[in-house]
Amino acid sequence: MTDRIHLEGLRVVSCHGVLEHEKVDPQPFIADITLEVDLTAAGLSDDLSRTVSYADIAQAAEAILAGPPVDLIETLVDRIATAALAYLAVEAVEVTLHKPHAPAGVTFQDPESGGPSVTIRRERDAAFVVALGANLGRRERTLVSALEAIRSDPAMRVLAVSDLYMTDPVGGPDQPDYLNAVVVGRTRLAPWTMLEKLHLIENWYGRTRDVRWGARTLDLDLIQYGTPGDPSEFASETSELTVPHPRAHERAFVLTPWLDADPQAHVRVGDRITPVADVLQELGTDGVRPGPEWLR
Ligand code: A4P
Ligand code: MG
Repeated sequence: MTDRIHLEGLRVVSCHGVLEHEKVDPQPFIADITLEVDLTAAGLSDDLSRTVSYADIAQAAEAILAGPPVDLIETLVDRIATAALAYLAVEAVEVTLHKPHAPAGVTFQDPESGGPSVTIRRERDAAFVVALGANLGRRERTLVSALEAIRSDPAMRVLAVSDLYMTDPVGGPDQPDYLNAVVVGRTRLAPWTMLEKLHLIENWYGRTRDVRWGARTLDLDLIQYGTPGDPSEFASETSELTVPHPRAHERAFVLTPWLDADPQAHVRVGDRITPVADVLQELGTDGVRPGPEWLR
């Protein structure tokens, strides 16, 4: 991702430093912040909710810099990076903090922008669970290619892939059996950016949407984003993106491969976070059979 929002030269006068007198004699701190954000949707829609407001980030950074004294500028840049990553659209952030009047016992040439500075870069690293399904065309070939497309995206790191399962169709009209699998990994992408990427891969493999729950060449569903019970957990109930997937916990064709990919997996069902193994034991595995080996 190369889209960036820059905030340069945020200047705050405050009292940070290791030395006693720095805690009472204010001095300037100057922050430069670069946000890595996928700006495609914002550019197309002119909608602020598809990006991040630079004013929000600037004000959060200013509040940190103007806040209670700390010893290290390292602490301040870390806090600013954490505050920026609290906005889901921010995939990564780079923060540089200058302390031009730092008492280092030497003279820096430029009293306004010289002196020491620290720079850090932090990236989002959220867990994801994606379910793959296909019941039309060259199913195994399509699933291998879809998996390859996910693997080759630098913003998604695949940690485990389930075996393939052959499953009876659930819901919808009469249709052929499915091949299903699950991929778990980590991503820097916002959940809606991830879904857009999954849709793009579906389209490459001839996915059409004519009949709800109808047969399909490829279905890629975002089952879970973030870790249940953790600050990274994400929930959304819009028709565009419903996460956790509202029917995943009722479907052995999702839970069986999920458990295979991650035997420790947990799923949120309403207020409860439950091991996938327990949900599946209750549900049973009717209609789910071992599938073929993954094609090489
Ligand atoms: N959408 C919202 N949230 C999500 C999400 N978390 N992941 C939106 C993916 N898409 C999400 O999706 C319809 C709309 O849902 C999209 O525009 C997207 O923005 P879709 O892929 O066109 O439709 P779908 O997959 O048929 O819908 P749904 O409701 O997710 O279906 P299910 O529940 O996944 O059922 N039987 C077997 N054995 N194996 C299967 O894989 N799959 C289905 C589909 C039915 N029966 C099956 C299987
Ligand atoms: Mg789908």
